[in-house]
Amino acid sequence: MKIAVVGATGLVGTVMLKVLEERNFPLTELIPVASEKSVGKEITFKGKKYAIVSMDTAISMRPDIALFSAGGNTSLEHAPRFAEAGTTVIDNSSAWRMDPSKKLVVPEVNAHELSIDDKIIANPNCSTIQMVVALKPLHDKYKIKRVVVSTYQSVTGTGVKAVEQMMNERKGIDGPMAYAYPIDLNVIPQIDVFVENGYTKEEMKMINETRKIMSDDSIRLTATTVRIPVMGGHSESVNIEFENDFDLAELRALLEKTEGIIVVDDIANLKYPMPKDAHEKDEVFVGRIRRDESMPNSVNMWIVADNLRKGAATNAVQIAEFLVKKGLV
Ligand code: 11C
Repeated sequence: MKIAVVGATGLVGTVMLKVLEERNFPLTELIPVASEKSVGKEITFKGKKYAIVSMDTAISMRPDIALFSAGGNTSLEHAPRFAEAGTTVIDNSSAWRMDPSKKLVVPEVNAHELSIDDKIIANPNCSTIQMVVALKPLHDKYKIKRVVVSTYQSVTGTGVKAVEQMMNERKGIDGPMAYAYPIDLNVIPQIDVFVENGYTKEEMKMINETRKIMSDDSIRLTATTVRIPVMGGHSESVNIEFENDFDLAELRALLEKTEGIIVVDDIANLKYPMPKDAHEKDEVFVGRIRRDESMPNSVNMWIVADNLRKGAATNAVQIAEFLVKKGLV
């Protein structure tokens, strides 16, 4: 397997390389790709140095798979060029997610939809991924009617500039602002830009992407997405109403046995998921599982995952692993 990582020097690209290395992905050749100003610089992978190449060089090398994390415009322009050269692109940007001709994939939920003809595969938004991993087994068993989610999202979701803003503020240093307001010692109830209905793009991504991944437009969903001064992972307070009633112990057991989920829910010993514990982990952590006593057939839970791992790099690498395992590349 020849694997290109497009955006290899970025926050997600760096984690993609780490995840490929850790999971011992069966690659024979690594092709790191970045912007023209980084071409020729070296990255280290499994103790070996690799020179960063340009987009055109990478396409001419005909990789089997290209993992893209270089922004929507780069994906729109270059992903089709790789696809035409026979490469399967797994794209972490929002560019192709809602395109009806492209699959939007979280392996635990809908990898079975993939075929050899899918040459551009979309990786969902981080806050969507961690939520659908938990929603899927519950939807299959109890049928979800409605979801109300509020998020508490890490500054790493914005990128390096936001991490620097928070750290500068913490040290009392002036510097470039990633947000319209200070983030340290603050909470910003806005992620991405506002759209016509008063929601933000991040909120609409959670709504639309969830329905597409779960292949069910009947699920009603509303979201409030919030940036908090935290690194390590996104957290979500999720309220779910089902068509059918459930036994709480059975629901918890169902989550416990779901691939990719670790239930951390032992309130007697103050155990629940937190971003500092999810950091650098590939799983989705679920806790605070309790009945919503104000509403029939409803449950509350708290879902945490490392947004750069399961929310981005790990999910993309898991899609690549699935393609290899099933002979789809
Ligand atoms: C955030 N969820 O935390 C965003 C970052 O569509 O892939 C990822 C944006 C995306 O700010």
